[in-house]
Amino acid sequence: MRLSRFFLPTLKENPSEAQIVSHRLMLRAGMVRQHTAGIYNWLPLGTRVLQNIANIVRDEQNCAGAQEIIMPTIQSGELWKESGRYDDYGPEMLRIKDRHDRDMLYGPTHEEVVTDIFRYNVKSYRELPKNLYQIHWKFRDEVRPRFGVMRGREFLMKDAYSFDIDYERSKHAYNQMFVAYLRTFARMGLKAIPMKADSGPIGGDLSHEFIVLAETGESAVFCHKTLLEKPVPENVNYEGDLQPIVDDWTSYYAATEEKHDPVAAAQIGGELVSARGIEVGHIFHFGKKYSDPMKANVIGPDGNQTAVFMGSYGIGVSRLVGAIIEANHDDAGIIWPASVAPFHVGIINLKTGDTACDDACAKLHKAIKLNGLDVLCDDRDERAGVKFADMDLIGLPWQVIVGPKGVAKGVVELKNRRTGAREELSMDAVITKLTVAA
Ligand code: 5CA
Repeated sequence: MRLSRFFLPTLKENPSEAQIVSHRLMLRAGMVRQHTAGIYNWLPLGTRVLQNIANIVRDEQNCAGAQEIIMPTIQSGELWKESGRYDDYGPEMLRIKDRHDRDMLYGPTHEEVVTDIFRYNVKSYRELPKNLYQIHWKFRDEVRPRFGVMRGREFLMKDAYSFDIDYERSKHAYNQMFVAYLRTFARMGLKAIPMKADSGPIGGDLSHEFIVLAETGESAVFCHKTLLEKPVPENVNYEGDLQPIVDDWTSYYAATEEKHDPVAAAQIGGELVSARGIEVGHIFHFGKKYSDPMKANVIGPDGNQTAVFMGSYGIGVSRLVGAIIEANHDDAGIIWPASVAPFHVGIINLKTGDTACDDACAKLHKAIKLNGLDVLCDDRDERAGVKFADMDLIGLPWQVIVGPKGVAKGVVELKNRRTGAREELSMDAVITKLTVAA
């Protein structure tokens, strides 16, 4: 992609409405623009990152055996009257009347809809287990939408819902999601700590939040430092027993401020880390809370109708964009982990219009792209300083700087955005190095 054609409205100044660094950088890097309070437009750079994150989430959900569906954003209020949540959910739910004066709503979550799909389409325990998920927009009329996409009113969520015949099997479904979450966040270069949580309006007896540590996080957290260094499970057999993995991760002290136990914490002493964190995922096991009132029954092995055991599993996909920036930036801008970067490589043409520089850039662009990497080439007619600043701001992992002096000698400069390390290399060496690094 050539930057002269790409829609990238960067800002030099810090927008006054942004209180935290990720919000500032997302606006400055031209990733998003606010439409109205808590509702955002995603511009091309932001959309690319959002989709990369969604694809990692999707891949790990599929690996864990969940199947993707798409449910409507606008739901019928009738279902929520059946589950009893229509009145309980309160002013966070955006209620709408259609032209026939029927109660509709913009879904803040989808337990009712998915339970409705299930009850009309699954009849026997033999069809279980099932885990259905979607990656879709939600609306919650938050009292104080703030921090950009971190606490929006409209936001992108991955929500999965599991259905099982008994408690033991539904616990297994819960464990599958628990392990998939550890892997999902690690693939984005994040350290996410699972913490026992309250289930709130979703309900249920068992619940964990996944918290990414970042100075600007909304929640105060305390956790055993082992959790920060623990490698996530590899080559997981999702059919096998996952309880040992879950037990291992939950055996270390980890709590949010509300749950913090100073006595237990004192015993851990120097091993305890106190930090701030961002909730990027939340999983719930709630058994028959929805299947009972909504009559989501199947025929059990004994021939009797029985309500299924359910859990639901959320990931804040759009919030993750902000969380990743909170955890990966410096004074100059964003530093994307390669797995979610909008482009892998940025080429800076220091002298657009100079035939030798233009040719070198075109050759590099083509060769790097052929090796399967996404490239953004700054071919704008701008000062070098502007190009350097914008490239640092948008945070692509690698920069290739092409100037007339270097090109005359047959070399270009390769810069690693994270470390700042620079080296002069031949064009061929740059292409090889980038391909190996990716
Ligand atoms: N039905 C369950 C699981 S599917 C549920 O709705 N869980 S939740 O309320 O905890 O939301 C799941 C995740 O969505 C949260 O962990 C958080 O990362 C994200 N999220 C929640 N509210 C917002 C918001 N206002 N803005 C951005 N992300 C949000």
